[in-house]
Amino acid sequence: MGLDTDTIRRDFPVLDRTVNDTPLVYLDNAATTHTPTQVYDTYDDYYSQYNANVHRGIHTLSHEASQAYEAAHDRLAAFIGADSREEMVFTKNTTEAMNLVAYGWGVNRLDAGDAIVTTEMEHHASLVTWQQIAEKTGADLRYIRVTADGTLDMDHARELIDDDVELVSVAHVSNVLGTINPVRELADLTHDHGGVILVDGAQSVPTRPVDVQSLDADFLAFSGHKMAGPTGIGCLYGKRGLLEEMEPFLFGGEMISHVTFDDSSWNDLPWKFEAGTPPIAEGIALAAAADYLNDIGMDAVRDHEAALARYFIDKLDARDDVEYYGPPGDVERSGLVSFNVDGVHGHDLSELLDNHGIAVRAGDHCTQPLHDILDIPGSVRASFYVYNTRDEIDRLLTALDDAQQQRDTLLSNHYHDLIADYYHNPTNPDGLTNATFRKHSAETSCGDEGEFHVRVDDTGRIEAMGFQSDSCAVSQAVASLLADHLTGANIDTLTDLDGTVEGLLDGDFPDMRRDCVVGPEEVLQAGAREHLIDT
Ligand code: 7TS
Repeated sequence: MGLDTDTIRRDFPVLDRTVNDTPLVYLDNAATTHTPTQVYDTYDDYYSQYNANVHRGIHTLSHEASQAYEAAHDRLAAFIGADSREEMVFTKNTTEAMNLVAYGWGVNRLDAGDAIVTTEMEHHASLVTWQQIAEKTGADLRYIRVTADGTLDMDHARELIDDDVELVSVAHVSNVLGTINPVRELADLTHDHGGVILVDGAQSVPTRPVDVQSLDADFLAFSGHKMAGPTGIGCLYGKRGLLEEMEPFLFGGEMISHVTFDDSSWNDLPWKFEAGTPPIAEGIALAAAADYLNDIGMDAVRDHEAALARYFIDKLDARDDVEYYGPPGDVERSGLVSFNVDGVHGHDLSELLDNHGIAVRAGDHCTQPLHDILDIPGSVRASFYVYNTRDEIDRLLTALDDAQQQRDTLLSNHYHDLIADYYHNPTNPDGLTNATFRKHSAETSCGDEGEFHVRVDDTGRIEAMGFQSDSCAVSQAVASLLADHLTGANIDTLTDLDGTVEGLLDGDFPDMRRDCVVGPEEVLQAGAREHLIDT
């Protein structure tokens, strides 16, 4: 039986709001989920009834807060099948939990000659962290390949995971491809070679039953804000023996047992890893979120998500203007789908969808190397949760109809006519063949990327400017506008461009969104400096 979304939706008042005069369709759950009243009532209750620091006071409020905070560890431990609260450390988020393993375990344990294995589909929280640790320790960093159908190449995994490998770090569920990785198989391989495995559960713990015993995970990291809980709280599960051996990463109050001027000893687990005043209200509220999800049932959450993803993919399969990424429809995947619509930059598409009240995410989703492999600057991602319905997916699909034409209308309605004009009639959009200098520029988090070309004559006058860009419509229009504006100017003036673009835009285009426009001023300044140095 499916989820009773009508009842569930009543727990999330935010879903009743409108955006751009249309009912909100929230499909950005892989970034952050919404929070039910049961969770923020718990938060509210903490602040209105027993807000106090934990483990410090002999007064009633502190006692109550400490008990609730400790019990929250028990409930989160139970949620993922850990043996006891000693194995459940509260952190700020998944990223901090992974860094705790990296610095508490990795830095102290790894050396040149050791290897770390991760995958090409990791979130930067994992990928960048292990790059840093490899650099610091001299360990070799190896990436398991992603196959064309968006799954891990397990033959490659078997090649890479050898006796040098001390740590394997793998996302349980990819935040872009929706792939569910074979964690147990990887754990067995890792253990056969004497290593430990860290599972990034940011996208799995909120969306499917996760049991650390059956996965045989040594560490598991996840975030509260993706599982109907508050921001500012995440968790690191670790097998007790490993956490006992592991060094603290943050030092200070709470985490100590005894301190002298010469030396200090550490508190018991898990407090040894929770230095300073912890996220008390957030931890207690996160336990309420775990209870909320348990009441629904994690099997039901998984099935609901999978059914929505399947419904969406079936509809996408019937269109020829959309490309989606990740495993094909007949392979089990989680409830998120990343895609691109032909000829419409993801940025423009998400703006267009926002105009229809639909929240999705566009960009590289903190997986730049994976987008390089997919050979796309970015993607648009729809991610579903317990409160989403097929009707909402239908609204998304309707909004995707004629996206290109809608984008043009939106551009004209939303921005000053001149921006639309410049976008439709750009200046030298194919670049210049005989440029004096070229400068690449990227705003990778949005998937904007381009190159400016500038041709300068002997006197330093800009003869022509052009650009080549895969960026969104606004970025391209700005590049074009600037090319027109600066042609004929002296190159010297480019080193003093501060505020020119803002000036051009602020004066005439009050609605202009500038946050993700490829930075032409910086590009030109850098280019001009290089040119002046060159000549
Ligand atoms: N790992 C994965 C697989 C993730 O999807 C994310 C967040 C993180 C780690 C980091 O989580 P945090 O809570 O520490 O930030 N992913 C996304 C996303 O896909 N869009 O916004 C955040």
